[in-house]
Amino acid sequence: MAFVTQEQISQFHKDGFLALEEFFTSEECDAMQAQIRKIIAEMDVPPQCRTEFSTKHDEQLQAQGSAEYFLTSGDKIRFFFEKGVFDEEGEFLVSKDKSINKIGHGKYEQWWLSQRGALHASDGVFKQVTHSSKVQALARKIGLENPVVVQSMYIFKQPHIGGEVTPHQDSTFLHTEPLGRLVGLWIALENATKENGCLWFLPGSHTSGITRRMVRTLQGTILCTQFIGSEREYDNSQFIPVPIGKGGLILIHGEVVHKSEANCSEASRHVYTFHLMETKETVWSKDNWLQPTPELPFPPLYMQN
Ligand SMILES: O=C(O)CCC(=O)C(=O)O
Repeated sequence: MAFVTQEQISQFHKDGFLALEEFFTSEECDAMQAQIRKIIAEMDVPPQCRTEFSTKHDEQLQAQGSAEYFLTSGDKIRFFFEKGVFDEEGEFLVSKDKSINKIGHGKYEQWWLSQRGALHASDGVFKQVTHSSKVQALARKIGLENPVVVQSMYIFKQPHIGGEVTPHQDSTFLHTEPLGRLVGLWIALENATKENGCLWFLPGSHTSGITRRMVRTLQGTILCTQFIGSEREYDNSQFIPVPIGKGGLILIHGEVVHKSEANCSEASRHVYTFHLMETKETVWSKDNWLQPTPELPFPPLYMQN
């Protein structure tokens, strides 16, 4: 692991994010990308996922199917696609590997309205990275005593079609009592630049709490999600870009406001990311869309590989 200084840790607490170049080696990044290629080659795309964009099916059924696909994605590896990649019959217009938005958890309303997939638990390569000794050492450095992994995902940000991620705070979706117990680890598997959609942050914004939450709700007998409160208006000129090289890791405080822009370039921007929650004196909200299941309780980070 690149040596993390006390000064960098202080910077993380001050800004709400920290970029660590060369945290993973190029070979480790290549191994994750190769594993994803294998998963895509073998993936089965169920009809309810394809029909999200098909006009031939009843809209309500589509919405229910997609919602169910998303809400039950917590303990599974699932696939979500960019808009416009299926024809009316639900067949791919673009090759599978070029049309995928992310693997892990759902695309529902805006990009982030979902969190969690199970790559970190179901796939050997990603499990190894998530629980690697350097990740464990970093978590200890930032003071996590008993962290668990709550979700993970692989984001593709495809050339030309990878969409923007609007400004948000991760604790809107993954709420804890008290706040301040959630941290994201975002690993660039390719260079992330301003052109292909690197992250942008509002430094210091993690100290102002949250104004919006996404919660589970029942509409009749159907499990859905809804927002309580609304996102603040942000001044775009205050965001700073944080480009990072292949293998770099960005720590993201659960309340820091961040975003990424559309990828209008020729280069993809693959990322593996997961979230940790400190469990000590923390309550995971029962209203969060994501709940641990008997099949997949939140695994402790500090375990042997
Ligand atoms: O990778 C991206 O473009 C956005 C990721 C993000 O906002 C997050 O993980 O919270």
